[in-house]
Amino acid sequence: MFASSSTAVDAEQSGSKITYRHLLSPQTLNVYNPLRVIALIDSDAFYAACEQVRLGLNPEKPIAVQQWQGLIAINYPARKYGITRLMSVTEATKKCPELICVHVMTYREGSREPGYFPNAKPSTHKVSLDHYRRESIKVLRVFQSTLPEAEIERASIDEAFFDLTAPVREEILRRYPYLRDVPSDATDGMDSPLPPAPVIDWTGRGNVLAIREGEEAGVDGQGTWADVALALGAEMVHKVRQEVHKQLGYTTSAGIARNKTMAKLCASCKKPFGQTVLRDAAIPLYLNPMPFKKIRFLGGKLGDALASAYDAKTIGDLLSVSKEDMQQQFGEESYWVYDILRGRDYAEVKERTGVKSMMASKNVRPAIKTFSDGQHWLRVLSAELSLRLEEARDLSPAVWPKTLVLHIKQGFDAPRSRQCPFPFTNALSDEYIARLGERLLRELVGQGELMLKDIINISLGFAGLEKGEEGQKSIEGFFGGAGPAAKKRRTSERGTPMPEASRPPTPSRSSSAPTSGPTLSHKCTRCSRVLTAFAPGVAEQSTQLEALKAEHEDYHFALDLQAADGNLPEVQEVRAPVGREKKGKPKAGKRKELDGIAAYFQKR
Ligand code: DCP
Ligand code: CA
Repeated sequence: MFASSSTAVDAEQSGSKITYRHLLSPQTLNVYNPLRVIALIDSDAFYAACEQVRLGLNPEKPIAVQQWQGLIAINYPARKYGITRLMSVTEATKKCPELICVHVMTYREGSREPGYFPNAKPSTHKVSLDHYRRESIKVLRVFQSTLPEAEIERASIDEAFFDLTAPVREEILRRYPYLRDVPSDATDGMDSPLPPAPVIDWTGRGNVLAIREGEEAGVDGQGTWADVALALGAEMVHKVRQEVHKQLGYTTSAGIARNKTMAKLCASCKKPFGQTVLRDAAIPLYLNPMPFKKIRFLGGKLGDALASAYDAKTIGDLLSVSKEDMQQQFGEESYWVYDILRGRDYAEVKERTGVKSMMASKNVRPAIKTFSDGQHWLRVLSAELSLRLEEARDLSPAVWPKTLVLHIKQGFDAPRSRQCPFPFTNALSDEYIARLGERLLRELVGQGELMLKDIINISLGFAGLEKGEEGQKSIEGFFGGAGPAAKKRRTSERGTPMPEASRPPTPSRSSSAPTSGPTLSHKCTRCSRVLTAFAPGVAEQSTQLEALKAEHEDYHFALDLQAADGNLPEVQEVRAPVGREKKGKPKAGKRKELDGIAAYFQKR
C-alpha cells in the first residue's frame, strides 16, 4: 500500500507535467499520456512447461522438448546444466543424464489429430504445435478474465502485451478520491498539476530498477504519479501471473514500464517467475550501457548500419547523435530510432482480432515423386489446418477463410501456387480441406501419377481469414454448432468455460424468452427439424421464424455445396504468396521506395 503522507516530488521527473487532464479526461487516454502503463508477460520455458504440466512432472526436474534430434525448449532446472536450445539430445543427456526429453507432437497420415507418436521421423511425420497453441489460448483466457479492463495483445505463442492505463486510472481514483475534482483554486483548471504523489512502498511489486548507481532500488519510495501508476500496474500484473500459475501451473515473467519496447526489454530481467518495473527516471541507467542490438528491430541490418555509421555499440554511444544527423543518414522515418534510444515508444497495444492467414508447410524428405505421395502429405497438412482453423474459430467464432492456397516447390524451380475459394461448411474436416487441396495439386502437376519433377516443399494455407457472414455464425449458433469446432467449444475440452458472451445462442432455452402463450414453428421438409420462434408477440415471432427458416436453408445449401463434387470452387492461379497479400492501394515505385530506414528491413 501507499503511505498516506505526501512528500514533495519532482513532478517533472518523467519529462512531462502530470495534470488533472492526464488523469481525468477520456481524450488523454492515448499513447502520449504520462500515466501510461504497459506490461509484457512472457511464459517461462513455455513448451517445456506445457509438457511438464501435461505429464504431471515435478517442475524441479530437468525437462527439455525435442524436435527430431534437436532441443527447442529447455526448462530452468535443465539450463543449470548448461543445456541450451538447438543442442542435440545426445549432447544434452551427456551434460545431464537425468534430463527428461519429450518429443513434440507430430501429425501422421491416418490419424485425425496429432499425437505423441514414438519413432516420429521427419520422413513420415510433421511437427505439430497444437498442444502449445491450445495452452497459449488457455493462458490468454486467464489474462482476459482476470484483467477484463485491460487491452491485451498477443505478441507470440507465449507473450502478451497489456495496456493497463485505463484500469490503473480507475484504481488511482479509487484509492485517491481527492484527485477526482480539480480544486477550485487551481489556476489552470484541468491543466493544473496534480498534487505531490504519495510515497510508494514497492514491496511485493517486483524488482524495481534503480535510478542511480548503487541505489537500493525503489527504497526511498519517492516518485511521481507516473510511478504510482506503474506500481498499481505492477500489482495487477502480479495478480494475473499468480492466477495463471494457480489455474494452469505455468510460471511467467513480466516487465512493467511506460511502453512496449521498455516492458519487453525489462521482462527478461528476473526470469523465471519474476517481474521488473522500469520507471521513467531509471531508463538512462538501465538503457545506456546496453548493446543497442538487443532492442527489437535494431538487431538486424539497421543495427549493423548504425554500428558502422557511428562506430557505436551501446545505446549510450548513440545518444550524442543528433536527430538531424540520423535523419540525414537513415531517412525521415528514423525518428523512432532516436526515440527508442531514449526509452520512448508510442506503439499501441492492439488487441488482435485474429490471424489473417495460416499455413501448414513441409519440406518433404524423401521428395514427393507420385500423386499418391502428394495426397499423403496433403492429408497431413489438412489435419493441421483443420485444427488450427477450429482454434481460430474458438477465439473468434465467425471467422472463416476466403481462400485455400497450395504452394509447391519442385527442384530448383521457383515455387508455384494455385488457389481457390474456400466455401463455408458446418462440417469442417481435414478430408474437406484435403479434397480441395488435391484439386489444386492436379492443377499444378497435371493428371499423371508420376511427377515430372520431385516436389521438395509442399505448403497448404488459408488466406483472407475474416469474420464470416453473420449467417455463418448464426447457422452454427442455431443448431448449437454442428461442426467439430463448435462441438469442442461445447464440451469444453480446453477445460475453460467459454465466456457467456461468446456462447452460441440457444433460442429454445433462452431465459428471456416468454414461456407462456402459443409459439410459431416450422418443420423442415428435408431434415424434419422443427424450428420454433420464441420472440414475444405473434408479429415478432413471425418475423423471427422467417429469419430462422432462411438460416436453415443456408445450412442445407452449405451441406449441398460440400456434398457435390461438381460444385467444388474454381481454381485460380496465385501471384502473391499466402499471408503476403496486401489490401489497399499498391505501393508506387519499387526499389526506390526502400530508401532510408526501410532499406534495412527484410520483407518477411
Ligand atoms: N521456440 C522455438 N524455436 C525458437 C524459439 C522458440 O521452437 N528458436 C519455441 C519454444 C519456446 C517457445 O517458442 O518454449 C517460446 O519461446 P521463448 O523464446 O519465449 O523461449 P522459452 O519460453 O522456452 O524460454 P524463456 O523462459 O527464456 O522465455
Ligand atoms: Ca517464453
